[in-house]
Order: sequence, then C-alpha cells, then structure tokens
Amino acid sequence: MNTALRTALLGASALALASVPAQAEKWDMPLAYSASNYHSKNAAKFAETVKANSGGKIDIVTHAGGSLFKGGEIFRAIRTGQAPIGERLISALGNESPLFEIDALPFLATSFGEALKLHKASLPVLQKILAKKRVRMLYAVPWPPQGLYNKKPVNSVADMKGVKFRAYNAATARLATLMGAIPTKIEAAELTQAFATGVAQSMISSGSTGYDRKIWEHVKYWYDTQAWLPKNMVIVNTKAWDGLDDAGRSAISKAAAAAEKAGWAEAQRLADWYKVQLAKNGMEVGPPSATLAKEFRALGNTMMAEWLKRAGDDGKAVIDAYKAMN
Ligand code: PCA
Repeated sequence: MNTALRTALLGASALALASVPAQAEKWDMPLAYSASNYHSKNAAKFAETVKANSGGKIDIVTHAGGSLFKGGEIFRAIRTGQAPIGERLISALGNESPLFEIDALPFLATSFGEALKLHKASLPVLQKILAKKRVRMLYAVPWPPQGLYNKKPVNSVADMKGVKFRAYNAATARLATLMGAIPTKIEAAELTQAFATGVAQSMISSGSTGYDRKIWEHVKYWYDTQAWLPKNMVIVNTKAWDGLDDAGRSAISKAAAAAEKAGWAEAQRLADWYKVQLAKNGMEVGPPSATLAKEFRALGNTMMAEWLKRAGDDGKAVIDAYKAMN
C-alpha cells in the first residue's frame, strides 16, 4: 500500500471513530425475574427510554431471569460495581437493614393505594441507608397483593403444619415458622424445579409469580389473603452514577420517573388478570376462610412487634409517618 493511500485510509477511520458519541456507556442490568414479567418488561422499556433521552450515549442492556447474576447476588454485584445497575426485591435485603423489610410486614399496607403511601413514607430513610452502601434507588414498582399457594386446601393455620414452604425473604421464612411450616429460601427463577421435585409445596406470593412459573402444574389452591405488596427496586452504583455528566443523570432520572409511574399502573392493571389466569388453568382461587384470615392477622401482629424491636427509632418514625398519611 502506498503511503498516500494509507494516510487517506487512516484519516477515514479516525473520522469514523470521531463520529461515535463521546464516551458512550454500555451498562449491563441484571434482573432476577423472567423476561416476560411486567417488572422485566418495564425495565427493558426504561432502558430504551434512557437510550433515547441520552441520544444513544447510555446504552443499558437488561439480563432477565437471573441470567447475569442470580437474585440473591444482584445487590452485592451493584454495591461492589460488578454491575452498574440492576433490580432487586427490596424486602430480601433484611440482612442489610430491617428497614428494607417494611413493605413485607403482613397487613401494614394491603392495597395499591396504601402501598404507594408506604413507599413515599419509607423512601427517604431507604435512600439514606442505600447511600451509605454506595447505592442509589432510581425507582420502585410493587408486586400485586400476596396470597397463599398450597397443594391442599387450607382452612386454618393448623393445616400448614410441616408443609415445605418456599420463602423469598426473611419475613416469609418467619411467617412459615410461625405457621408451623418448614421454610426454604428459593428464588423465583428456581421455583418450577422446587415444586416439581417436592422441595416446596407451598408459598406466599402474588398471582404474577404463580402465573410466570405455571404453578398450576404443581399446586391447586390460592388464597387471596392480600397480606402485603412487596416491591422491586432498580438501583445504581453511586460511582457509576457520579461518573455521568448532568445530561446523563437527567436522562436516567426522567426515564426512572416514567418507569415508576408505568410500573405501578401495570401492576394494578394485571392484578385481577393474574387471578383469572390461575383459575382458568384449573386452580381454586378465592378468599381465605374467616378463621385463616383471623389467624393470619394475629401472626402479622407478632411480626410487626418483632420488627419494631429490630428497626428501632427509624422504623417507628416511618410507621408513624405512614399512619399520618392515612
Ligand atoms: N413475586 C416475587 C416476590 C413477590 C412476588 O409476588 C417472588 O415470589 O419471588
């Protein structure tokens, strides 16, 4: 190749490089739940919006179903910077702080309206705790109200004695123990296998997760106990966040606000639809018996008293702020 041609080619490729947006960021975003779930779809839409808002400079790629990091690994991965951004079930982080368990306390907030108030009341203290761990919450979206899945009919808590119970956080494990059931922690991504092999026979979760995992292949009953509405949150590593310019941070903040709004609306829209799908696939779906409802409330009171002891003044302050909103 003659020198003139080589110079021309090098010049052309340098020009091509220069036309790539300066410092385009590619961010991998681990998600624990299946790609078809509305939380994951909402995160994918959030990623698209960030890309559009940033003129292509911030390219977030979602990895659903625990494929990049498993649910139990996601918080640590983001805290340590292995992943800049990701989604995690807030109440599974009770070992980081009891405050994270506030949205999984039975019967504290049992409707979408109450859950939104609890979200607003708890957000400032949660952001403070997260900031100490070098993490920032961008948005949070609820799961529909939690109900009891079981292989056999449940008329009272006594029917749960010795049942192998799938827990997704410390609160559901504690509830199982209080019922006389035997808890095992299992991520949603591993649920189908756990029920198929008999490792789990029961759980408390929304119609959403039962639907995603085709739970009717293993379990016949779902009791609509409306016990609480836990939330997923999308969090970003503070160093990654601080590394963006103002325009980048604003692109993400705007997309996060839109995702939070859309996510709450979608959860609410789907809540009844999921119940219909469970019934259509042969499950018995209905309210708990008066006895079960009463016993559940009593267990909820025990758990609230236990939590208030662990969560101290910060916990009490959030509960008081929440109650003042009602
Ligand atoms: N589904 C998630 C958490 C709460 C819910 O409804 C799960 O079962 O893992």
